[in-house]
Parts: sequence; C-alpha cells; structure tokens
Amino acid sequence: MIFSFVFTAPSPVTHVKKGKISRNSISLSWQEPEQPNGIILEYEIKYFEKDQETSYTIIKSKETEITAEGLKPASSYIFQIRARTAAGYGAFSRRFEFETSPVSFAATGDQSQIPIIAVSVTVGIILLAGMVGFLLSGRRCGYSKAKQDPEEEKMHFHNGHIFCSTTVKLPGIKTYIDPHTYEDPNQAVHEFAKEIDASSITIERVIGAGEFGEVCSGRIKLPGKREFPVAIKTLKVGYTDKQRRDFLGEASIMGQFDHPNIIHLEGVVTKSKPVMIVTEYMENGSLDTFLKKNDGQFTVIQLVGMLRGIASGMKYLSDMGYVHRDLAARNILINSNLVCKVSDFGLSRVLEDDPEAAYTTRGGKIPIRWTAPEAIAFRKFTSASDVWSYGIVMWEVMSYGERPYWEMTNQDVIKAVEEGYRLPSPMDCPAALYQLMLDCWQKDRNSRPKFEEIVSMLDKLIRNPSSLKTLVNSSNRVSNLLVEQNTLGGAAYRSVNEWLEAIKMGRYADTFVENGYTSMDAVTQMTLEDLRRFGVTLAGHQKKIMNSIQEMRAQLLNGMVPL
Ligand code: ACK
Repeated sequence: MIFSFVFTAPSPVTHVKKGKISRNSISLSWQEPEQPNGIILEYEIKYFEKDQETSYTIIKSKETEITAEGLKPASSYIFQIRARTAAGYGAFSRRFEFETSPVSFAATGDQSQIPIIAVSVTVGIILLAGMVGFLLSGRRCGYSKAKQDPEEEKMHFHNGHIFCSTTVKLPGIKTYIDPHTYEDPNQAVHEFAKEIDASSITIERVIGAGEFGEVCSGRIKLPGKREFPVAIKTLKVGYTDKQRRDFLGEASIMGQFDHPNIIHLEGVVTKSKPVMIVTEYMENGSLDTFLKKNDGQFTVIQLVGMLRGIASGMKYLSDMGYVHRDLAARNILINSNLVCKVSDFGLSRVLEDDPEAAYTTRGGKIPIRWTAPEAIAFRKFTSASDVWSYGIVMWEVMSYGERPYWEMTNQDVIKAVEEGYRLPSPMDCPAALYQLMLDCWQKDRNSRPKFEEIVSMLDKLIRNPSSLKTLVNSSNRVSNLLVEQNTLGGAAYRSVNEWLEAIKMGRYADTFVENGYTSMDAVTQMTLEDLRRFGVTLAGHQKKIMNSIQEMRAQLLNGMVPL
C-alpha cells in the first residue's frame, strides 16, 4: 500500500479585531485560522499606511495579538495576517483597515507626566535591549538559509528593500528571505520581481545554455526609460511545475539584492510564454572564460579590482544572511568596464546545474574544488565556507582561469586538502594576495577572514600599489606543495623530452639538457628563476612549464602517480 502525505498550509485568518488605539499605535488580535492544518508556528503581520503599499512593515509573532507602533496620528493603516505551519505560509487574510487617533491636545496637570515618563523609560529600555540584542545577534536577523528565529521580529520594506530588526527599527539592514517560506512561489516572485510585459523585450541572439533553457542577449524598452541591453534567461517549453518554480526561484532571490557587484534583476515575464528572467547585460560574460581568453593581459591592479568587486558583492550577501554555496569564477559575470558581479542564485537547485558539482557520499551535490572541507564533510555551508570558495576564486583570477587543482580527481582534492595541502601560489602573484588566499583556506572556519576584512584588505592594497610588488618567491611557490619527500620521482613521464613534448614545449628539450635537467626528478625541483636563468623568457611558456611542474607535484603528493 502506498501512503501519501499532503501538507496543506493553514487557511487565511478571517477574524481580526482592533484593540487599543492611540495616536501612534494600533493593537490587534485575531483568531486562529479555521483550518490550521497543523501546529501554527507563527503569524506574519504585514501593514502599511493606506495607499503607501510600497513601504510596509512585517511583524512576526507567535501570539494572536500585536501592537503596531511608531504610526502616524490620524492615519489609516492596512493590516494583513497570515499563519505559518510546517507546511509553510497560508494565504494572507483580506485587508483590515484601522485608523490611529488624532493628535490630542497637550496634556495638562501633573498626572499626565507619569505615563509620559514611564513610556519614555520603557522606550529607552526597549531601544537599549534591542541594540544589545542586535549587536549580540551578529547583525543577522530574519530569514536566511541558516536562520535564527527571534520571538518577534520586524522587517521593514521600502520599495522592495527589506529592513529588519528585533523589537526596534534599524533601517538599513536588509535580510534575505528564503522564497521557500512562501507557500505559493508565484507570490514570492511577485513580491521581489517586477512583471515585465513581453512586448517590451527584443531578443537578439542566443549567448549560452542554462539548465532551464537558452540564455539570450537582447534589449528592453520600459515606459519612460531609454532602451538598454539585457540578458534573458528563458524557461524551455514543456517544463514541469517544479522546474518553473526553481527557475523563478532564482529571480525571487536575485530580486532581493541591490548592489553594484550583484547581478541586477530587471524583472520577470510570467504572464506569457516563454517564461523569462531579465537581468542586466554583462558584455564580457563569465569571468573564467573571459580570463582564459585574455591570459596575461591585465595589470595586477586590474585583477585586484575584479577581486575587490567580488568581495564587496559577497560582503553584501553575507550581511543579508545569504550563503551562496557555489561561488566560483564561472558564476561571476564581468562587464565592459571590468566590473565583476556575483550571479547564479538558486534554491536547492543551486548546484544541480553546475557541471562542476559532484555527488558526495552523503548524497549532496557539491563543486568539490571550490568548497570548504566542513561543507563537503557535513554540509556546513556558511558565509565562512563562502570565504573558502572566495579564496579559490582569487586563485582562479590570479592564474587567469586555471582549473583549481588541475586534473586531480575530486577524491584526491578532498584528501589533499584534508591532509593540509593547499594550492600553490599562481605565477607572479603578489605575496599579500597569496597570503589572503591561504587565510581563506584555514581549516578552522572561524579563523578565516570575514568578507568585510577582505574588502578592506584589498582596498588597502589598491591604495598602496607598491604593496603588490613583492611577489611570492618562486622557490617558495613551488615548495608550498612539497612534503618531506626527497624523491619526487619522475611523475608520469619517462623522460624530460617526453614531458616537454606532451606540454608542447619540445623546443626547450636541448635547453633543459644543457642546463643539467636530464631527469624528471630534477625537473620537479625546478623553480621559475631557474627557468628564466636559462633563457625561457616568454611568460606564456614559463607559465605552461611551471604549471605542469606544479601539477606533477600535486599529483605526487596525493599518490596519484607511482614514485
Ligand atoms: O561565458 P558566457 O558568455 O556568459 O556564457 C554564459 C552563458 O550566458 C550561460 O550562462 C552568459 N550569461 C549569463 N548571464 C549573462 C548576463 N547577465 N550577461 C551576459 N552574459 C550572460 C554567460
């Protein structure tokens, strides 16, 4: 026999009663929904001044009553309430309208002083408690993937921006809301994304393939605005409900962000087909491909500028309580001004469309080379694990799109990292940047720098370019991947000649012999300075040779190649 369980969200709250009303506050109480369909975990109360819907406040409460404070006197406010159970949120109640009392005459007589003093003391205490709570909570509140759940919290929305606080309003702190908390994903997407009329979009050409359909470039002409270029992700025909939900889930997430280093969502097309997500257009496409195409073409300052942008976008995401989980150069887009923006947001599907993601023994799908050990081992994804991935992105940028850990297998990468090995410095990498990478790859996640610290460190380096002059010493660079092994062996190649041919550097066969590098053992000890000394001056060739040497060393360390 097959049992199926259908979880239904609670029915709407229907009975709402006004309680005490003052000039600046309205108290409400309500009855549990008629069909709670489970245990009610909390209520969400949304309210705004009548005709001012773009600026609203949300209060969460476990009780069936609240007091909305800080309201304007003699003003009408609209309230809507919904309940949440394990099955998610039910629909909002109908709108209830209540009015605050008008401005009263100035109080006279001594008695009136008592409540005023009492109120101000209480407000002072609440403010203080709120501030302390806010500081202790590490500046996080509201929903996030790893959310905390204060008894009652308020979120203030203004023009699609969310501000949240516990008991006191602290405008300016936005918090990510997991679209999963909406029972109806359509509601989430329309909460955070603007519906665009398909007729305002002109699709020009296909620029790539996404998991859900083609990615195109095109133009958009919105009323009252000049036409401008956009990228358009489409949902292929014949999609399932889940695919549509997951596809639009990305827009529900992206639409909550507003930062120069986060890809900007223009809106969605859901009312006609194909369903589309429209974002700003990034002329240079994904960062990894762009860097590979432009190997060696940028100054260190330009590269650090890219890294600074990514770190700044990540700081914003972590401040909002959003953990990316798939930060990698392939998920960064770069525009014609070399501004880098974090992209690729998703729900559970985040990693499903990433060809780099592999299944772990615990069944999760994870891009191993970019992921912190604790996230691989026990799925501890946090902003600190994003910092680890950021270190890998730094390495990708400084090595112009090289593949982290080259062709080592995922299993070997996990093993090497667990044993304490780390990627060596990319060629010609400023020591300060490599040190920052190593800091991001600290085993103890609490010892890793925070994104805020990374941004300020990169700012310092940019302000003082001479600090970038010290490069990682080439012999350190190589020895970094070394263990106490005196025999590094001949790797997979039987002769220096064979190896040089394999990496298309056969033209240096004689040079190597003339300089005494006749065995692979000797080759694996070689440094960049050695290479320069005996006349390999082309940066591209130096890089090819040194990368291959490093790869051999990495493989040796992981026992992939018999000694
Ligand atoms: O490397 P690319 O040219 O950059 O190829 C991929 C492709 O679509 C599939 O994701 C490109 N792409 C995605 N979003 C954008 C965007 N907002 N602007 C420009 N190109 C984009 C990406």
